[in-house]
Amino acid sequence: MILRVQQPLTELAARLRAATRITVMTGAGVSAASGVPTFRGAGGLWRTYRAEDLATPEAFARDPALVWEWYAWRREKVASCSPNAAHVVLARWSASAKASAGQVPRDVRVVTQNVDDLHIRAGTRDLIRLHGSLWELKCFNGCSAGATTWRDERVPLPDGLPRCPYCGGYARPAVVWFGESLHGGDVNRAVEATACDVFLTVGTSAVVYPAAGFVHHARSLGAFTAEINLEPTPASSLVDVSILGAAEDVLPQLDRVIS
Ligand code: BV8
Repeated sequence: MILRVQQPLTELAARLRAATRITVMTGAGVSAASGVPTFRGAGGLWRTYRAEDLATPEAFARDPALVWEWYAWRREKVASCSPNAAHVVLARWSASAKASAGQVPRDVRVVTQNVDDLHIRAGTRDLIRLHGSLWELKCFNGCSAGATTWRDERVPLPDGLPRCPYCGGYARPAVVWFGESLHGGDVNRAVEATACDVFLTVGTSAVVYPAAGFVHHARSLGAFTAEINLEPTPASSLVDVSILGAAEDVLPQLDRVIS
């Protein structure tokens, strides 16, 4: 049900105000206002390639220089971006577990598909990161020491392809590529977070699994489900309310009402 009037916002605000457990799952749309290109929207992420063709182990094995060119370009892009109002609101919600005067204590967990780290830079507590980070690397060869990710925030990256400091093989971005399984601990934490009063999915095209499946699971557990997006998605017909709007506008509006 997509209502273009104020009613869905009012209903969602009322649900959030009464909730003790809230889970918010975010996608690239939450970072769009910061200047981070989304994957599939207009002006998409990469000129002539689809993300699905570059973000795979096969693509890296075939042409590590091309894949690193894409990630180096994204790192440079993201390095010049700052968290926007949507990140700031979610960071505040994630830290506000304690009850405000006259309010029920509210536990808010943020689950993100994004790899830009803007939620972390905004101060989000206990972020559940499903797809890793642009700012972390690991060994592509799979050497045991290099399986543990390390942080590398150098922009630009030095010449030559990044190397694993342990085995000298190629280093790769420590993100989850298509065809790769997500880290079990992250999935478990995200599944736990679907047991909530309100599940809010924000700025995601709802096409990448298993992330896109969490709103379905939350609904099956009885959560009130809502979506905030600029356009309808495959989740729009599933959720209780689908709000057509920009995350950086709607989240601060909700925050003003429920704080
Ligand atoms: C896995 C890290 C087990 C890399 C990413 C067939 C059917 C179903 C599933 C599959 C299938 N074939 C294969 C699969 C599984 C596959 C998958 O889901 N494929 C899809 C494409 C069909 N999934 C996987 O492979 C996952 N692993 O399943 O393991 C397995 C093992 C072997 C074989 C099979 C299965 C791993 C998926 C993780 C991939 N890695 N990122 C990197 O970033 O480089 S996914 C990538 O897409 C990003 O993380 C991104 O976050 C994510 C989802 O995209 P969105 O965030 O939604 O971004 P998008 O641009 O699409 O949409 C933005 C939205 O925001 C739009 O709707 C727009 O309208 C909106 N918006 C824009 N501005 C705003 C806004 N909204 C509000 N306000 C705004 N201002």
